[in-house]
Amino acid sequence: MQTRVTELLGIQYPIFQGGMAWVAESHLAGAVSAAGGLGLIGAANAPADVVRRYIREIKEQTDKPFGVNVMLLSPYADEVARVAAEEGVKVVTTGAGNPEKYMDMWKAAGIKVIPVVASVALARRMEKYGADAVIAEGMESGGHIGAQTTMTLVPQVVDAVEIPVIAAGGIGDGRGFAAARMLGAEAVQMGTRFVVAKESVVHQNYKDRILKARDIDSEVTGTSTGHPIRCLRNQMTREYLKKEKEGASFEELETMTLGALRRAVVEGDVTNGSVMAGQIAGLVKKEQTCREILEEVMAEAEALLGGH
Ligand code: TUI
Repeated sequence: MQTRVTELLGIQYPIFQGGMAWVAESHLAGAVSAAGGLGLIGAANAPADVVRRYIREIKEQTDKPFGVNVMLLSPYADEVARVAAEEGVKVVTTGAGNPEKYMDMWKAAGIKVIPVVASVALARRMEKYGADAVIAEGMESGGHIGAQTTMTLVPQVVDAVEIPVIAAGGIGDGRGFAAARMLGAEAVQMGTRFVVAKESVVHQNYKDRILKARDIDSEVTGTSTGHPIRCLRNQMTREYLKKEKEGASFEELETMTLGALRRAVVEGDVTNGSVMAGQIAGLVKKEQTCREILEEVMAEAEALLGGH
């Protein structure tokens, strides 16, 4: 299936793997890219030298295109932005903010720039500043989220800009892919489905929690702090939401989440850690290789779309 996105990036399948904090490192991103999708390193809050190492590790693994997701709230965002330009990655995606100040540097380095947007206004602005495409991400996603749903955001962004739109949030199989195409998206981004991939290095407890999740198992913490984060319900979310309801301060709430994702991903503490995952977790029922995931999603979607 060819779209403007597969042409722009030189990839086989119009499927991005979300640049997830602590999860999207070189093994996962390299495997997705090697299998024909777009693998993304999730820089998140990692220092620039760690991101540089991941980039070099993927270059050893595959000649296929891959990208880096720059999380704009990171204290290292400036340095990571520079490393992406220096290392000549094919594509940069951004999250949790407005990447305007880096756009000229990335464009000068020949990088395709694809910001995540959660509104039509930011999509328009990104197009004006030279973005090559935008990822329209709905609040069904895991992690840091906006306020619109994928179903409503994607077609409105598609109508507002000329550049290609990639749909994200709540997409986990070929039906979701086909639906996104019907909304006008020219590729999709999936996160949660790739967290349980065989090549994903997250702790088995984290994978098991997603594989066991039901449709109603996610919560959004941090709505009051301006950092809304979707994760699966556990002791941490219960305590957090209780404190939030009682009007706890920003500082107190932030200390509860500091290091919480690492605790879940690396240490496997899915009780007190932050198990970020999207609302589609209930649909994700098996561990597969990245290649199997890509091929299965594409086969389902092509059967539904009949070549469109
Ligand atoms: O970025 C994400 N998801 C994430 S980032 C993350 S790690 C983290 N660490 C510390 C604090 C917060 C998060 C976990 N998950 N997704 C992309 C995304 N971007 N979702 C929503 C947005 C977004 C929201 C508002 C992008 C731009 C925006 O507007 C900015 C503006 O200035 O208009």
